[in-house]
Amino acid sequence: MDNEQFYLGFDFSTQSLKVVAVNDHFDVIIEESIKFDDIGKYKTSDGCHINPDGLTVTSPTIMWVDALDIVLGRLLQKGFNFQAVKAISGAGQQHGSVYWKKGAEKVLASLNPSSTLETQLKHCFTLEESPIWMDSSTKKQCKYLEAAVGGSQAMTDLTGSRAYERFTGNQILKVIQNYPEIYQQTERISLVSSFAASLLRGAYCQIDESDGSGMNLMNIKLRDWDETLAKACSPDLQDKLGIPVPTVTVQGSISKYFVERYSFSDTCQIVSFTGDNPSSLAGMKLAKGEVAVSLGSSDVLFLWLENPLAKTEGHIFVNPVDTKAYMALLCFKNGSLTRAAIRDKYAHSDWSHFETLLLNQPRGNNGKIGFYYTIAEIIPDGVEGCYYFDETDQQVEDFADAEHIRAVIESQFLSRRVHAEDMGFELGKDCRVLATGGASNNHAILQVMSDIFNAPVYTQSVANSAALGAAMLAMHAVNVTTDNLSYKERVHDTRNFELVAQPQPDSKQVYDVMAARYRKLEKQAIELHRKQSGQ
Ligand code: XUL
Repeated sequence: MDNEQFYLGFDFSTQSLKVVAVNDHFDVIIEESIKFDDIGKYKTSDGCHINPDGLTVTSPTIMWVDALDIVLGRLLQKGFNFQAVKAISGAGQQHGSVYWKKGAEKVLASLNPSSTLETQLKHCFTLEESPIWMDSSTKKQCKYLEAAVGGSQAMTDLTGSRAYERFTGNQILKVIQNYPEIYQQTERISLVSSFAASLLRGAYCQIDESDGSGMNLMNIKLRDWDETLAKACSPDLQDKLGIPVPTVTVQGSISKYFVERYSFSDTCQIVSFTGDNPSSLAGMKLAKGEVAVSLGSSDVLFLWLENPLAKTEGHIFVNPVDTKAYMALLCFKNGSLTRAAIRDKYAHSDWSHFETLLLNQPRGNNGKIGFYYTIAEIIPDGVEGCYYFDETDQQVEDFADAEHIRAVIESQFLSRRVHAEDMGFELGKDCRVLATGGASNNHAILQVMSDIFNAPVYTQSVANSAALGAAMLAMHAVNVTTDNLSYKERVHDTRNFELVAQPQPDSKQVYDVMAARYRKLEKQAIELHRKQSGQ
């Protein structure tokens, strides 16, 4: 078809680079990917290098550059119609940083299409190894930056998160303190997302506000760098960061290199790239009032928030599809692995026996509440161990097998609910839960989730939600100025949510009381852990 139009979405994740092309209806036309380890010469393991100290984790910046030519080369070989690409966006692993050497933008702007990106850009970075989100070597810098703004809660209120070691501001400060000459020779600092966009643009692209929220440097209400934090790193840091822009922003046309080497149209637009989590929110087509619960080895909640209440145990980012709203990311370490451990112990390692026990036990578990932190939890921070309470809130030694089974599921979803509410998420008539990930095909578990949130639960199959979300954001950004549709309006008809559970009529009665007790008992569990571990 001559008038076909495509939108490309990239996902520069930790382990691989993926790309998907969609048409105007968001149908996937083609997909391609490369695992970084397969490139070989960078000697990475799962896309990164873990320093012997176990704390410093990096990826070679040039590897990401190389991967871009490799995936585009593969699309070329498959005969993909690059001419038909109207716009491109992308997702990047969050928090990682790229350090461009003085003069690098000139090189970016004048690339020769008969040579590779890797050959031409390999001397363009002051730091050859980019710190990534798995790095936890910046404890000292976290303390310093929190002190600069008045402590942990003040940092959270300002930037949406307390100081986290992987967050980019702390990483940049480490470079400034440990390698001042490298910082001095750096003309621009990008996130992985804005770096990848810059390659395609042939000029530095601005950091978008959603991914910028993962830096401990941005005031998430003003959506701009916080003067005090930026200056606490270095007086000239803001000059090297550029200006944060809304995620739905066209950054400019594609660079000549890609027009000449791959036959992209010179009118193809580069839209801001963003973080993989914000991009996934767009890919899942999450809207106001909704929460996505990804049930994996850890459970991750994506909340749509209008009035966020920043808490030191979660992250609040500017919402990628609506700059007046926010999103929160809550990661619970005890997810599927914990459910499986309890199944092994009390349900003969058998999911169907687990389901029978769960269904046979009354909702509300006759008032029994258990806490199952088989590994150190993130929310609440650091708590570990198992703690059981009876219907009068007295600690007890043990439960019956079936009580354990219902208790582990109820307490996990009570925890997801109360922590979501603590961040400003409102349960109510518009509330919907979208379940994704491994356990989202276990109906008995989804029913408990529906009852506890007192909301309908849906599933949908979206593979590669980050890359897909990026392609959809690209499409949105180049059309919104003419048709004025909101993102929700644009994607609404393509939402293939499948209703899988509805709350029982008395759910609110049963679980509102239990949620209040859970809040109180969680504090006791934390206290018990503190005493046991001698903290
Ligand atoms: C989010 C985070 C990870 C990375 C993974 O805060 O650190 O989810 O974005 O790519």
